[in-house]
Amino acid sequence: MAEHETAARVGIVCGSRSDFPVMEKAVELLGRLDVPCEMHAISAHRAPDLLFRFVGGAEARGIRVFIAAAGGAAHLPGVVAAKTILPVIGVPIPTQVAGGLDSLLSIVQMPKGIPVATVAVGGAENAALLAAEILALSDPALRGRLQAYRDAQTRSIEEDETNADLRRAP
Ligand code: AIR
Repeated sequence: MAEHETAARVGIVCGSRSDFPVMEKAVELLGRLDVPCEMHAISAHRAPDLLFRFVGGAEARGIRVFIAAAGGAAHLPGVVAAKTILPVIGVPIPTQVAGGLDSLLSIVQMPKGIPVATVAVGGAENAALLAAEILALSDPALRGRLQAYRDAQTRSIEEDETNADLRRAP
């Protein structure tokens, strides 16, 4: 699914379309930061050859970071990482097993040699922010947009009505 007309820089891959409701939050946040991305549903277990084709061709098409999301026996981020030298961010999808503890452990417990940067269970937004921060290392304009996002977030807390007293000078 192409999300932008310009070449995608972040490749999001989910183990199933059933993961899309969680991962659409990453697509939305990357859009707000003006980072082109694309999202696919490719199970590492059900369609490994297609996954290898996707990962193998991604860098030539402009992808610089992967976000891989899966639930249960969530091998997808590790398998993606095994096939690329680009950074891979793993998102554990919530499940019925202790809220997604199975997904979390499957993704975070990577044996040494092949890293996956794992965010919280259901942490689609942080995955998007981390991907943007990686791209911002070589993109000053994106760095500025990320700083503006942070500043707005801080301001919205400072301006919350419950904090009115704290805003007054001592
Ligand atoms: N999954 C699919 N293939 C391998 C794995 N780990 C995961 C998906 C989804 C869950 O299994 O990432 O979170 C259920 O998928 P489905 O397609 O049965 O809804």
